[in-house]
Amino acid sequence: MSVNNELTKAISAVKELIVKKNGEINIIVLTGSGISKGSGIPTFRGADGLWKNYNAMDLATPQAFRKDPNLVWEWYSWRMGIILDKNPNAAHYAVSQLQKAGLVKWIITQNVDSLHDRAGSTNLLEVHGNIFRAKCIQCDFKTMLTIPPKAPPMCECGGMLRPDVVWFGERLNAELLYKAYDLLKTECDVLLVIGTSGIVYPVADMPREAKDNGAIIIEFNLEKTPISSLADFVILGKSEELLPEFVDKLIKNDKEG
Ligand code: BV8
Ligand code: ZN
Repeated sequence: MSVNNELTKAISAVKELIVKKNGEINIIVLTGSGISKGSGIPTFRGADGLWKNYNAMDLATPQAFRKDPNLVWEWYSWRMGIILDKNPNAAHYAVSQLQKAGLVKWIITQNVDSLHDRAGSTNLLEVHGNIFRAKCIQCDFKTMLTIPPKAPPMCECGGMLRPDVVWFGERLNAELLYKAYDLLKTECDVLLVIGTSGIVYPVADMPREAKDNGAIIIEFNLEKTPISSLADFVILGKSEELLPEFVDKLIKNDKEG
């Protein structure tokens, strides 16, 4: 299957749907760390994965934080530093362009790096939280951090702050999760799944939810994943290269009707 062929077929399928629905279609975007690879941010499980120097299951857990908050904060500060001098890439901007064209309303992201927000996207469901937000472990205080902390930041109540991200073994925010599933069930004609390995639950279940409700599933990834078997189109390659091409052709076609 040539990349261009899959890309062309996917665009025709979406274009047909746009005509069938008199221009009113809802595309939902679901992203993972692969969309930020083009910005120079390592992915979680790739060869240069963020986990390479640390075992994620050792650090991105409440147990690790209880055991050694300094080490966990050191890892998050290191990651915040990596992200701070990076920028959104062409894939983030392509998603934002789809939103501006009225074809995408909502974006569900597992990423905690704020790059969708910085690319101008709105209606962003950050289901795994945000690395630049910290919350108190004792009270409901939350704050945005602008610089990577050198030591665990403290709350005025005397409690320690922790990164406001979802760790392994922690529930995702119920409100965000409910909203995401509701969208996938009721407002999803097309689901673009971009740069995720489809390993981490419950997000890994989301493409199935959309599929069961009749959505066309289009996957953008370097390689096949567990999601590929239920995708209608699997577009293999770098999302920072292929997504702009997909969006340009779709929006151009959409204008031409
Ligand atoms: C929950 C935030 C239940 C923090 C993250 C066994 C042991 C322990 C737990 C489990 C277990 N089995 C199942 C579980 C549950 C667990 C889970 O699914 N584990 C997996 C590993 C099996 N899930 C959880 O624990 C979740 N909570 O289940 O709670 C519960 C129920 C009741 C009561 C209490 C609890 C919480 C999961 C959230 C964890 N937090 N992040 C932080 O960032 O530090 S997960 C982390 O992984 C990131 O959010 C990341 O986004 C996410 C998913 O990874 P991907 O984004 O997909 O990234 P990855 O590197 O894997 O893949 C990148 C992809 O991009 C690849 O496919 C690659 O090919 C592609 N790519 C690379 N470059 C490009 C590209 N594609 C396109 N273009 C490119 N240029
Ligand atoms: Zn507090």
